[in-house]
Amino acid sequence: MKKPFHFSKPYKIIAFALFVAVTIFSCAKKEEAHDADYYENIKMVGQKEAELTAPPLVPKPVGDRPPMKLVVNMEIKEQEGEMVDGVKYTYWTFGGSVPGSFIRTRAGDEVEFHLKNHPDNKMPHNIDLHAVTGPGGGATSSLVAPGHEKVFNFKTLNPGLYVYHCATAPVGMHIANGMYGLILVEPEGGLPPVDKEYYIMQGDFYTKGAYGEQGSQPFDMNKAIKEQPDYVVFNGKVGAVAGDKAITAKVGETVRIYMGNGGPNLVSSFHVIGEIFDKVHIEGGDMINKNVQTTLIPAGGSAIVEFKVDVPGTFILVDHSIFRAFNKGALGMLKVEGEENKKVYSGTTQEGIYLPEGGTIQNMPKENGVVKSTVAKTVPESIKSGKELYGRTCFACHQSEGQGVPNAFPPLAKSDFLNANPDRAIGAVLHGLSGEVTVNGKKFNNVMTSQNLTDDEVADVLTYVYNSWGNNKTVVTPAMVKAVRAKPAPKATASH
Ligand code: HEC
Ligand SMILES: [Cu+2]
Repeated sequence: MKKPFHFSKPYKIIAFALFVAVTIFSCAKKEEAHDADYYENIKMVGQKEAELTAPPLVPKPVGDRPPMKLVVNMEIKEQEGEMVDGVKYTYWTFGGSVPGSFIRTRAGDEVEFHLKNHPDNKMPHNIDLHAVTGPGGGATSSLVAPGHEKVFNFKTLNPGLYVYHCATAPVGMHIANGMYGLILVEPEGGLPPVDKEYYIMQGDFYTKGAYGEQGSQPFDMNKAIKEQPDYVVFNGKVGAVAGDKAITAKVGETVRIYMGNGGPNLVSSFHVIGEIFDKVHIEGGDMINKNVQTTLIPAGGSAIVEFKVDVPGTFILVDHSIFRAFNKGALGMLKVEGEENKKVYSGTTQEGIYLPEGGTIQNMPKENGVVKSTVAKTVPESIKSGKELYGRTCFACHQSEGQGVPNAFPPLAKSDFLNANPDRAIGAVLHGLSGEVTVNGKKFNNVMTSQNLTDDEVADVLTYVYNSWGNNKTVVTPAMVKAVRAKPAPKATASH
């Protein structure tokens, strides 16, 4: 009788061959497991010039190309730019943008780095790339005077998203002026494909004048040492990733943001309002965390965040140290277009007024009687400072073009309520406004808090409003404001 499980010789050979095949296959799948030694000794094929991009764009993915020699031509430019409307700042840049040009490599590439210091520049510079294994991250080999070029080579051994920055003394000052950027080292086979990829970097800036103070603003070393920035921004200036410069996506797409923090001082609590990161490559490394609300990005560090956008709308990117977002500029926008999805987000399903403290008006705390000195301004000057003030105070409720928010904040654009009576508008800004008002045929019954502004500021902001968006071009003077202030504040009209 035959034994049921006796293998004859041909079976043994087949079984052995199968075992070998499975072993080879499972090894081939373990791509992530490659270590620095593997990439150090990997064979390179060919050479090409690296594609460099200015933010928020990134170069094409590496895909499954073999490692190669990659020539990076990076030009340093010292150039004037605008921090926010009317505020000029001299930035020092890698490649003409803040952050500097994005460099995209794969592990095992040999990078031949050409650092060129434009002859019009005034300062020597160098570069420290966190992706480099070697003294100074390249800084010791790359110090370059204006009108000169330095070349050095390095091998990318560790996949990840790395910061690069200038490391010339005073290092803090070079970084504070915008000398930082990101270099991505993709693993073998590349990162998984996504629909949209963007490049954003946070940075803190220190100017002689306070936020919004007009004119050319020099760097302030004392504020930098005290770590008290006037500006905290994404991509080098206020609004660089907002309004018509917002990043975009369509419903259903997956978005990947290569997010860096140049510092020089602050760490970033990066958050996208109304989104949850499906995946975060923590600190730009291999470890992936899932379902994250806010990710911490150290100064001189990075993160790769990924999320699928499920519903349309404007999603606000912030440093969740929130005064930085709303008062210092750390605010960006992702605009998503496409079909609503009521299953994921319903929108408002009911609307009512809730006034727990009654209809009375709440005042912001007053600064103890500090009144700024008055210098007579021309109308254009008044409009200019009014615009800036509007962007800091009224904007949050009445919106950027004075369009308001239906059922909540009345429009200031073409507002019949506003245009009918300047004293009443002055009163609203001075004392606040509550109770039912009708603006352009629509009823509003909400509370505007007293804005606690000086006579000058009220005059400027209302002159700006009256001279924008189709309003009747009334000029409000500090004297008019003073006269309204002298009268007793009207009682809140709400009858509670
Ligand atoms: C916190 C939100 C908020 C802020 C900030 C705010 N407002 Fe208002 N504003 C309102 C609300 C709400 C009303 C309507 C009040 C009501 O229903 O009685 C209003 C009404 C007004 C009106 C009269 C109605 C109209 O549309 O013409 C004017 C004028 C006005 N605001 C100007 C300003 C100006 C100028 C600023 C900035 C200095 C400002 N507001 C800041 C919420 C705000
Ligand atoms: Cu420098």
